[in-house]
Amino acid sequence: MLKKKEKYNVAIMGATGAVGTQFLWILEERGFPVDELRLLASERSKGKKLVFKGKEIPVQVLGKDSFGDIDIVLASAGGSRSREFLPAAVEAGCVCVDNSSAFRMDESVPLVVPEVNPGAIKSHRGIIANPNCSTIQMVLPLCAVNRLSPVKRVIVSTYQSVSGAGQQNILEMEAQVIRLSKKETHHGIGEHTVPSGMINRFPHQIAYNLIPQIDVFEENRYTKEEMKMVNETRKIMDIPGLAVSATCVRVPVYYAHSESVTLETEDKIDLDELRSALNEFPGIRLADDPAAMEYPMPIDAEGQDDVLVGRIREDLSSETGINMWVVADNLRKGAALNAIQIAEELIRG
Ligand code: NAP
Ligand code: 3JN
Repeated sequence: MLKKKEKYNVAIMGATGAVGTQFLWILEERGFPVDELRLLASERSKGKKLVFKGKEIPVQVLGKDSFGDIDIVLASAGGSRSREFLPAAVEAGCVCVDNSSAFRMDESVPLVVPEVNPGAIKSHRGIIANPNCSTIQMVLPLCAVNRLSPVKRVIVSTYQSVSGAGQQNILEMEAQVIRLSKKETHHGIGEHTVPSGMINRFPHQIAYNLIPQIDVFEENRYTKEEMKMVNETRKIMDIPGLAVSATCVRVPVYYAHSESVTLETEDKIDLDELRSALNEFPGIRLADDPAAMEYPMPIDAEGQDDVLVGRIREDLSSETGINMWVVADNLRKGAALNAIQIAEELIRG
Protein backbone atom coordinates (compact mmCIF):
# COMPACT_ATOMS: atom_id res chain seq x y z
CA MET A 1 0.00 0.00 0.00
CA LEU A 2 1.12 3.53 -0.71
CA LYS A 3 1.84 5.69 2.36
CA LYS A 4 0.50 9.26 2.13
CA LYS A 5 3.35 11.71 1.55
CA GLU A 6 3.80 15.23 0.27
CA LYS A 7 6.09 14.03 -2.53
CA TYR A 8 6.81 10.59 -3.93
CA ASN A 9 9.90 8.86 -5.27
CA VAL A 10 9.01 7.71 -8.79
CA ALA A 11 10.86 5.30 -11.08
CA ILE A 12 10.21 5.10 -14.83
CA MET A 13 11.05 1.70 -16.33
CA GLY A 14 11.69 2.21 -20.07
CA ALA A 15 12.30 5.95 -19.64
CA THR A 16 14.08 6.36 -23.00
CA GLY A 17 11.24 4.89 -25.08
CA ALA A 18 8.28 6.44 -26.91
CA VAL A 19 6.01 6.00 -23.85
CA GLY A 20 8.77 6.63 -21.28
CA THR A 21 9.54 10.06 -22.73
CA GLN A 22 5.87 11.00 -22.41
CA PHE A 23 5.92 9.95 -18.75
CA LEU A 24 8.57 12.60 -18.07
CA TRP A 25 6.69 15.31 -19.94
CA ILE A 26 3.29 14.52 -18.41
CA LEU A 27 4.59 14.20 -14.82
CA GLU A 28 6.07 17.69 -15.22
CA GLU A 29 3.04 19.15 -17.05
CA ARG A 30 0.57 17.95 -14.42
CA GLY A 31 2.75 18.91 -11.46
CA PHE A 32 2.79 15.36 -10.08
CA PRO A 33 4.39 15.58 -6.62
CA VAL A 34 7.75 13.98 -7.50
CA ASP A 35 10.59 13.95 -5.00
CA GLU A 36 13.25 11.71 -6.63
CA LEU A 37 12.79 10.64 -10.26
CA ARG A 38 14.75 7.49 -11.18
CA LEU A 39 15.11 6.74 -14.89
CA LEU A 40 15.63 3.09 -15.85
CA ALA A 41 16.38 1.56 -19.25
CA SER A 42 18.69 -1.03 -20.85
CA GLU A 43 22.49 -1.22 -21.14
CA ARG A 44 22.06 0.57 -24.51
CA SER A 45 21.12 3.78 -22.69
CA LYS A 46 24.13 3.82 -20.34
CA GLY A 47 25.48 7.39 -20.24
CA LYS A 48 22.26 9.00 -21.54
CA LYS A 49 20.67 11.84 -19.63
CA LEU A 50 17.05 13.04 -19.84
CA VAL A 51 15.68 16.40 -18.74
CA PHE A 52 13.00 16.72 -16.04
CA LYS A 53 11.98 20.18 -14.72
CA GLY A 54 15.08 21.70 -16.33
CA LYS A 55 17.50 19.26 -14.68
CA GLU A 56 19.46 16.50 -16.40
CA ILE A 57 18.92 13.07 -14.84
CA PRO A 58 21.23 10.17 -15.78
CA VAL A 59 19.59 6.98 -17.01
CA GLN A 60 20.39 3.89 -14.90
CA VAL A 61 20.47 0.29 -16.08
CA LEU A 62 17.36 -1.58 -14.90
CA GLY A 63 18.05 -4.31 -12.34
CA LYS A 64 16.21 -6.06 -9.54
CA ASP A 65 17.96 -3.71 -7.11
CA SER A 66 16.66 -0.56 -8.87
CA PHE A 67 13.69 0.01 -6.58
CA GLY A 68 15.11 0.89 -3.13
CA ASP A 69 13.24 3.90 -1.62
CA ILE A 70 10.93 4.12 -4.64
CA ASP A 71 7.18 4.61 -3.96
CA ILE A 72 5.70 4.41 -7.46
CA VAL A 73 6.96 2.58 -10.55
CA LEU A 74 5.64 3.57 -13.99
CA ALA A 75 6.58 0.67 -16.26
CA SER A 76 6.84 0.75 -20.06
CA ALA A 77 9.80 -1.47 -20.95
CA GLY A 78 7.77 -4.35 -22.46
CA GLY A 79 5.98 -7.37 -21.02
CA SER A 80 8.99 -9.59 -20.36
CA ARG A 81 10.74 -6.84 -18.36
CA SER A 82 7.53 -6.25 -16.36
CA ARG A 83 7.25 -9.97 -15.60
CA GLU A 84 10.92 -10.14 -14.60
CA PHE A 85 11.26 -6.93 -12.57
CA LEU A 86 7.88 -5.83 -11.17
CA PRO A 87 7.68 -8.63 -8.56
CA ALA A 88 11.03 -7.30 -7.20
CA ALA A 89 9.59 -3.78 -7.15
CA VAL A 90 6.50 -4.95 -5.23
CA GLU A 91 8.77 -6.86 -2.86
CA ALA A 92 10.66 -3.57 -2.27
CA GLY A 93 7.35 -1.90 -1.29
CA CYS A 94 6.55 -0.05 -4.54
CA VAL A 95 3.16 0.30 -6.19
CA CYS A 96 3.58 -0.32 -9.93
CA VAL A 97 1.45 0.95 -12.82
CA ASP A 98 2.29 -1.34 -15.70
CA ASN A 99 1.78 -0.37 -19.34
CA SER A 100 2.47 -3.83 -20.69
CA SER A 101 0.07 -6.72 -21.26
CA ALA A 102 1.97 -8.92 -18.75
CA PHE A 103 -0.59 -8.73 -15.92
CA ARG A 104 -3.68 -7.23 -17.60
CA MET A 105 -5.76 -10.38 -17.58
CA ASP A 106 -4.52 -11.59 -14.17
CA GLU A 107 -7.64 -11.79 -11.98
CA SER A 108 -5.86 -10.32 -8.99
CA VAL A 109 -4.62 -7.27 -10.93
CA PRO A 110 -6.97 -4.32 -11.54
CA LEU A 111 -7.11 -3.10 -15.17
CA VAL A 112 -8.03 0.55 -14.98
CA VAL A 113 -9.23 3.52 -17.00
CA PRO A 114 -9.88 6.13 -14.29
CA GLU A 115 -12.94 7.67 -15.99
CA VAL A 116 -14.55 4.23 -16.28
CA ASN A 117 -13.61 1.98 -13.33
CA PRO A 118 -11.60 4.00 -10.77
CA GLY A 119 -13.00 1.86 -7.94
CA ALA A 120 -11.00 -1.14 -9.15
CA ILE A 121 -7.73 0.54 -8.08
CA LYS A 122 -8.43 -0.13 -4.37
CA SER A 123 -8.12 -3.91 -4.81
CA HIS A 124 -4.51 -3.75 -6.02
CA ARG A 125 -1.78 -5.88 -4.45
CA GLY A 126 1.15 -3.85 -5.74
CA ILE A 127 0.46 -3.91 -9.49
CA ILE A 128 -2.20 -2.00 -11.44
CA ALA A 129 -2.39 -2.64 -15.18
CA ASN A 130 -2.86 0.03 -17.81
CA PRO A 131 -4.92 -1.30 -20.74
CA ASN A 132 -3.85 -1.42 -24.38
CA CYS A 133 -4.06 1.97 -26.12
CA SER A 134 -6.81 0.91 -28.53
CA THR A 135 -8.92 -0.42 -25.67
CA ILE A 136 -8.52 2.72 -23.53
CA GLN A 137 -9.84 5.17 -26.10
CA MET A 138 -12.79 2.91 -26.98
CA VAL A 139 -14.04 2.23 -23.44
CA LEU A 140 -14.65 5.92 -22.64
CA PRO A 141 -17.47 6.39 -25.20
CA LEU A 142 -18.58 2.79 -24.59
CA CYS A 143 -19.06 3.56 -20.89
CA ALA A 144 -21.03 6.74 -21.72
CA VAL A 145 -23.34 4.73 -24.01
CA ASN A 146 -23.67 1.87 -21.52
CA ARG A 147 -25.04 4.28 -18.90
CA LEU A 148 -27.91 5.14 -21.29
CA SER A 149 -28.65 1.57 -22.33
CA PRO A 150 -26.60 -1.62 -21.86
CA VAL A 151 -24.20 -2.26 -24.72
CA LYS A 152 -24.74 -5.72 -26.24
CA ARG A 153 -22.29 -5.81 -29.14
CA VAL A 154 -19.24 -3.88 -30.38
CA ILE A 155 -17.58 -4.07 -33.79
CA VAL A 156 -14.40 -2.01 -34.09
CA SER A 157 -11.83 -1.39 -36.82
CA THR A 158 -8.69 0.46 -35.75
CA TYR A 159 -6.32 2.70 -37.71
CA GLN A 160 -3.22 2.63 -35.48
CA SER A 161 -0.30 5.02 -35.86
CA VAL A 162 3.30 3.80 -36.08
CA SER A 163 4.26 5.34 -32.72
CA GLY A 164 2.21 2.57 -31.06
CA ALA A 165 4.96 0.16 -32.09
CA GLY A 166 7.78 2.13 -30.42
CA GLN A 167 10.53 4.58 -31.22
CA GLN A 168 12.38 2.42 -33.74
CA ASN A 169 9.23 1.88 -35.80
CA ILE A 170 8.64 5.64 -36.02
CA LEU A 171 12.14 5.90 -37.49
CA GLU A 172 11.47 3.02 -39.91
CA MET A 173 8.48 4.82 -41.43
CA GLU A 174 10.40 8.09 -41.55
CA ALA A 175 13.27 6.46 -43.44
CA GLN A 176 10.85 4.89 -45.96
CA VAL A 177 8.99 8.19 -46.46
CA ILE A 178 12.27 10.10 -47.00
CA ARG A 179 13.50 7.48 -49.47
CA LEU A 180 10.27 7.65 -51.49
CA SER A 181 10.09 11.44 -51.42
CA LYS A 182 13.49 11.55 -53.15
CA LYS A 183 12.19 9.62 -56.18
CA GLU A 184 11.26 11.83 -59.10
CA THR A 185 7.98 9.98 -59.51
CA HIS A 186 6.39 7.47 -57.23
CA HIS A 187 2.84 7.40 -58.50
CA GLY A 188 3.28 4.79 -61.23
CA ILE A 189 2.56 1.13 -60.54
CA GLY A 190 5.44 -0.36 -58.52
CA GLU A 191 7.16 3.02 -58.10
CA HIS A 192 6.10 3.57 -54.50
CA THR A 193 7.83 0.63 -52.87
CA VAL A 194 11.06 0.66 -50.86
CA PRO A 195 13.85 -1.97 -51.04
CA SER A 196 13.22 -4.94 -48.75
CA GLY A 197 16.32 -3.94 -46.72
CA MET A 198 14.35 -0.93 -45.43
CA ILE A 199 11.66 -3.18 -43.90
CA ASN A 200 12.98 -4.47 -40.58
CA ARG A 201 10.49 -4.03 -37.79
CA PHE A 202 7.06 -3.88 -39.48
CA PRO A 203 6.03 -7.08 -41.32
CA HIS A 204 5.70 -5.09 -44.60
CA GLN A 205 6.41 -1.60 -45.94
CA ILE A 206 4.35 0.95 -43.97
CA ALA A 207 4.93 4.14 -46.01
CA TYR A 208 2.01 4.63 -48.47
CA ASN A 209 0.51 1.35 -47.26
CA LEU A 210 -1.80 -0.22 -44.63
CA ILE A 211 -0.92 -3.38 -42.70
CA PRO A 212 -3.88 -5.37 -41.31
CA GLN A 213 -1.70 -7.07 -38.71
CA ILE A 214 -0.68 -5.73 -35.29
CA ASP A 215 1.22 -8.19 -33.09
CA VAL A 216 1.18 -11.90 -33.91
CA PHE A 217 -1.70 -14.09 -35.11
CA GLU A 218 -3.50 -16.42 -32.71
CA GLU A 219 -5.06 -19.77 -33.58
CA ASN A 220 -8.50 -18.20 -34.15
CA ARG A 221 -7.04 -16.05 -37.01
CA TYR A 222 -7.35 -12.85 -34.94
CA THR A 223 -4.18 -11.02 -33.90
CA LYS A 224 -3.08 -10.66 -30.29
CA GLU A 225 -3.85 -6.92 -30.49
CA GLU A 226 -7.42 -7.72 -31.59
CA MET A 227 -7.91 -10.23 -28.76
CA LYS A 228 -6.51 -7.70 -26.25
CA MET A 229 -9.34 -5.35 -27.30
CA VAL A 230 -11.93 -8.10 -26.79
CA ASN A 231 -10.73 -9.37 -23.41
CA GLU A 232 -9.65 -6.07 -21.86
CA THR A 233 -12.92 -4.33 -22.82
CA ARG A 234 -14.93 -7.06 -21.08
CA LYS A 235 -12.78 -6.81 -17.93
CA ILE A 236 -12.82 -2.99 -17.65
CA MET A 237 -16.55 -2.71 -18.39
CA ASP A 238 -17.21 -5.70 -16.11
CA ILE A 239 -19.40 -7.31 -18.78
CA PRO A 240 -17.85 -10.78 -19.21
CA GLY A 241 -20.27 -11.79 -21.98
CA LEU A 242 -19.97 -8.62 -24.10
CA ALA A 243 -19.81 -9.46 -27.81
CA VAL A 244 -16.74 -7.69 -29.24
CA SER A 245 -15.06 -8.18 -32.61
CA ALA A 246 -11.97 -6.19 -33.65
CA THR A 247 -9.85 -5.67 -36.75
CA CYS A 248 -6.60 -3.81 -36.03
CA VAL A 249 -4.76 -2.07 -38.84
CA ARG A 250 -1.43 -0.19 -38.85
CA VAL A 251 -1.60 3.03 -40.89
CA PRO A 252 1.13 5.45 -42.05
CA VAL A 253 0.32 8.09 -39.41
CA TYR A 254 2.93 9.10 -36.83
CA TYR A 255 0.80 9.81 -33.75
CA ALA A 256 -2.80 9.05 -32.59
CA HIS A 257 -4.96 6.01 -33.18
CA SER A 258 -8.39 6.21 -34.88
CA GLU A 259 -11.27 3.77 -34.56
CA SER A 260 -14.51 3.13 -36.39
CA VAL A 261 -16.83 1.79 -33.68
CA THR A 262 -20.26 0.25 -34.22
CA LEU A 263 -22.32 -0.53 -31.11
CA GLU A 264 -25.61 -2.23 -30.47
CA THR A 265 -27.52 -1.41 -27.28
CA GLU A 266 -30.48 -3.06 -25.57
CA ASP A 267 -32.81 -0.10 -26.30
CA LYS A 268 -32.75 2.53 -29.02
CA ILE A 269 -30.86 5.65 -27.86
CA ASP A 270 -31.88 9.12 -28.98
CA LEU A 271 -28.92 10.74 -30.78
CA ASP A 272 -29.26 14.12 -29.00
CA GLU A 273 -29.29 12.36 -25.66
CA LEU A 274 -26.22 10.38 -26.70
CA ARG A 275 -24.37 13.50 -27.82
CA SER A 276 -25.04 15.22 -24.45
CA ALA A 277 -23.93 12.11 -22.55
CA LEU A 278 -20.69 11.95 -24.55
CA ASN A 279 -20.15 15.70 -24.17
CA GLU A 280 -20.49 15.49 -20.40
CA PHE A 281 -18.31 12.40 -20.00
CA PRO A 282 -14.89 13.24 -18.46
CA GLY A 283 -12.02 12.83 -20.89
CA ILE A 284 -14.20 13.00 -24.03
CA ARG A 285 -14.39 15.96 -26.42
CA LEU A 286 -16.99 16.01 -29.18
CA ALA A 287 -15.90 17.00 -32.70
CA ASP A 288 -19.07 16.28 -34.59
CA ASP A 289 -20.33 18.92 -36.96
CA PRO A 290 -20.61 17.44 -40.47
CA ALA A 291 -21.85 20.76 -41.92
CA ALA A 292 -18.55 22.37 -40.89
CA MET A 293 -16.56 19.27 -41.96
CA GLU A 294 -15.68 18.83 -38.29
CA TYR A 295 -14.71 15.35 -37.13
CA PRO A 296 -11.74 13.94 -35.20
CA MET A 297 -8.49 13.39 -37.08
CA PRO A 298 -5.12 12.13 -35.83
CA ILE A 299 -3.39 15.45 -36.50
CA ASP A 300 -5.87 17.13 -34.12
CA ALA A 301 -5.53 14.50 -31.40
CA GLU A 302 -1.70 14.50 -31.39
CA GLY A 303 -0.46 15.98 -28.08
CA GLN A 304 -4.02 16.21 -26.66
CA ASP A 305 -5.35 14.56 -23.51
CA ASP A 306 -8.98 14.10 -24.59
CA VAL A 307 -10.50 11.26 -26.57
CA LEU A 308 -12.15 12.91 -29.58
CA VAL A 309 -15.51 11.52 -30.76
CA GLY A 310 -17.37 12.38 -33.94
CA ARG A 311 -19.25 11.02 -36.99
CA ILE A 312 -21.99 9.99 -34.53
CA ARG A 313 -24.93 8.48 -36.41
CA GLU A 314 -27.47 5.70 -36.43
CA ASP A 315 -26.35 2.40 -37.85
CA LEU A 316 -28.69 1.98 -40.82
CA SER A 317 -28.36 -1.80 -40.64
CA SER A 318 -29.54 -2.23 -37.03
CA GLU A 319 -32.56 -1.00 -34.97
CA THR A 320 -30.42 -0.15 -31.93
CA GLY A 321 -27.07 0.42 -33.64
CA ILE A 322 -24.82 3.49 -33.41
CA ASN A 323 -21.68 4.35 -35.39
CA MET A 324 -18.94 6.67 -34.18
CA TRP A 325 -15.36 7.63 -35.00
CA VAL A 326 -12.99 7.81 -32.03
CA VAL A 327 -9.48 9.30 -32.09
CA ALA A 328 -6.90 9.75 -29.30
CA ASP A 329 -3.17 10.25 -28.81
CA ASN A 330 -2.00 6.66 -28.24
CA LEU A 331 1.11 7.70 -26.29
CA ARG A 332 -0.85 10.03 -23.97
CA LYS A 333 -4.38 8.80 -23.10
CA GLY A 334 -3.48 5.44 -24.67
CA ALA A 335 -0.44 4.95 -22.44
CA ALA A 336 1.44 7.48 -20.26
CA LEU A 337 -1.41 9.85 -19.37
CA ASN A 338 -3.79 7.04 -18.35
CA ALA A 339 -1.04 5.51 -16.17
CA ILE A 340 -0.32 8.86 -14.50
CA GLN A 341 -4.05 9.42 -13.91
CA ILE A 342 -4.04 6.02 -12.14
CA ALA A 343 -1.08 7.18 -10.03
CA GLU A 344 -2.97 10.42 -9.23
CA GLU A 345 -5.97 8.37 -8.02
CA LEU A 346 -3.58 6.27 -5.93
CA ILE A 347 -2.06 9.25 -4.13
CA ARG A 348 -5.52 10.77 -3.61
CA GLY A 349 -6.16 7.58 -1.57
P1 NAP B 1 10.15 1.72 -27.24
O1 NAP B 1 10.07 3.09 -27.78
O2 NAP B 1 10.75 0.65 -28.05
O3 NAP B 1 10.90 1.79 -25.80
C1 NAP B 1 11.22 0.64 -25.07
C2 NAP B 1 11.79 1.06 -23.73
O4 NAP B 1 12.06 -0.14 -22.98
C3 NAP B 1 13.13 1.78 -23.85
O5 NAP B 1 13.27 2.69 -22.80
C4 NAP B 1 14.12 0.65 -23.71
O6 NAP B 1 15.39 1.07 -23.25
C5 NAP B 1 13.44 -0.17 -22.63
N1 NAP B 1 13.95 -1.53 -22.63
C6 NAP B 1 13.91 -2.42 -23.63
N2 NAP B 1 14.56 -3.56 -23.28
C7 NAP B 1 15.00 -3.37 -22.02
C8 NAP B 1 15.75 -4.15 -21.11
N3 NAP B 1 16.18 -5.37 -21.41
N4 NAP B 1 16.04 -3.63 -19.89
C9 NAP B 1 15.63 -2.38 -19.57
N5 NAP B 1 14.92 -1.58 -20.40
C10 NAP B 1 14.62 -2.07 -21.60
O7 NAP B 1 8.72 1.16 -26.84
P2 NAP B 1 7.44 1.96 -26.28
O8 NAP B 1 6.55 2.30 -27.39
O9 NAP B 1 7.87 3.04 -25.34
O10 NAP B 1 6.70 0.81 -25.49
C11 NAP B 1 7.29 0.15 -24.41
C12 NAP B 1 6.29 -0.84 -23.84
O11 NAP B 1 5.19 -0.13 -23.29
C13 NAP B 1 5.69 -1.80 -24.87
O12 NAP B 1 6.49 -2.91 -25.07
C14 NAP B 1 4.36 -2.12 -24.24
O13 NAP B 1 4.50 -3.16 -23.32
C15 NAP B 1 4.01 -0.84 -23.54
N6 NAP B 1 3.11 -0.01 -24.38
C16 NAP B 1 1.86 0.03 -24.02
C17 NAP B 1 0.98 0.77 -24.76
C18 NAP B 1 -0.42 0.75 -24.40
O14 NAP B 1 -1.18 0.50 -25.27
N7 NAP B 1 -0.78 1.07 -23.18
C19 NAP B 1 1.35 1.50 -25.86
C20 NAP B 1 2.66 1.44 -26.24
C21 NAP B 1 3.54 0.68 -25.46
P3 NAP B 1 16.60 1.39 -24.29
O15 NAP B 1 16.30 2.72 -24.90
O16 NAP B 1 17.78 1.40 -23.41
O17 NAP B 1 16.60 0.28 -25.30
O1 3JN C 1 0.88 -1.32 -31.64
C1 3JN C 1 0.23 -0.49 -31.00
O2 3JN C 1 -0.34 0.47 -31.53
C2 3JN C 1 0.09 -0.65 -29.52
C3 3JN C 1 1.12 -1.56 -28.99
C4 3JN C 1 1.14 -1.99 -27.76
C5 3JN C 1 2.13 -2.95 -27.30
C6 3JN C 1 3.35 -3.09 -27.97
C7 3JN C 1 4.26 -4.03 -27.56
C8 3JN C 1 3.99 -4.85 -26.51
C9 3JN C 1 1.86 -3.76 -26.21
C10 3JN C 1 0.59 -3.57 -25.45
O3 3JN C 1 0.50 -2.56 -24.78
O4 3JN C 1 -0.31 -4.40 -25.49
C11 3JN C 1 2.79 -4.73 -25.83
C12 3JN C 1 2.53 -5.65 -24.70
O5 3JN C 1 2.82 -5.28 -23.59
O6 3JN C 1 2.08 -6.77 -24.94
